[in-house]
Amino acid sequence: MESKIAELKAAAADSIKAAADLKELDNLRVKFLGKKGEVTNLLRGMSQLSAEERPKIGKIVNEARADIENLIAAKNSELKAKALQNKLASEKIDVTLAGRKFQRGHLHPLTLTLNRIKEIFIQMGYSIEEGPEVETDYYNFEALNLPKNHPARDTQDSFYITEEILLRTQTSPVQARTMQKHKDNAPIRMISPGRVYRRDDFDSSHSPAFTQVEGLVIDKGITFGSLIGTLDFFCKQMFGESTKIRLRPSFFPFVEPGVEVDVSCPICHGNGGGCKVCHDSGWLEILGAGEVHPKVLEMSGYDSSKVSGFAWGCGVERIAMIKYGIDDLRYFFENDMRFLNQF
Ligand code: 2U9
Repeated sequence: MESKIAELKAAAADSIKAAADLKELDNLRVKFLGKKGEVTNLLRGMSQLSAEERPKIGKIVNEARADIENLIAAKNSELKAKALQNKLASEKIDVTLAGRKFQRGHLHPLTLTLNRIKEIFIQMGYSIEEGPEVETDYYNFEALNLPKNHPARDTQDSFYITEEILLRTQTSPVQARTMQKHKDNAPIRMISPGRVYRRDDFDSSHSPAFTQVEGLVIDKGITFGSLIGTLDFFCKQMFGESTKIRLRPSFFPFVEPGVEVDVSCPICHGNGGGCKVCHDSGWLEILGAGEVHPKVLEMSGYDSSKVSGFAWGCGVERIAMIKYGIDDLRYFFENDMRFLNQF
């Protein structure tokens, strides 16, 4: 029995010494020390020994077991150290290599333009109000003095979802909702930026979805002069101090009187003469505006004998096209990096 143990110990020591990697070493641990391993087998055979021999042999087997465990532990550390060495040697990093270029994004030109518009009105004390893009016929049309069958509804061909629900064609319903929330003719100074939808072609100057900003001011003593002063300030801030504005009479059902507003061309500074942006005229139409129609004030709970207001509306894409000299609306929606990288 003793010689058998010695043989087993020697065999274990030889194979552990020869183990080439951690996996092989683990297989040896199972082979010698596992539940069905050779040392365990030896212990089982002890039942056939005499009572005097049993403690003596038991001690020798246990010592052999401890020896084998120590050999495995030592070999384990040796192999692990070796594996780390190999890894360090094969995964060398050259810290002198040039790094990869980090691509940094930036804001879309429409967002830049809208941010600037917001900034200009925030400094004048306006609030920014938003509302739903899926609207009721009431807020989109009725509350703005556009009853059913009004001819002006045709000029804004709409996407209807049901008879009473549509994609908003303008952001004006946000103003109507804001007015309704106010009580006792409380003053309002607000702008409403957002997406609007119309059944339009998609070409260099039309899109079925575009971005609008509208403004609304209601208070005691608001006059047409307040409107002109505000828009003149806005255009100077947006396109430069030397910018001039020009008003032409126009009609919108929600305002009376209504005007269309032109700015002197920021590219040729109003000189015309071969300018491709303003087509020689020196002027560019940028927004519509007017004094809020008394009916519109009354519909949303304001007393038109006590307060008055002005409102205006414009397309953000159009403002951006003028500001940056862009000649096609479609660039904003195509996400062509050659276009976007310029901003
Ligand atoms: C309320 C009262 C009045 C908003 C206005 C315009 C004139 C206008 C167009 C410009 C180009 C829309 O983007 S566009 O197609 N808008 O000309 N918008 S006055 O008037 C309002 C709005 C809400 C309660």
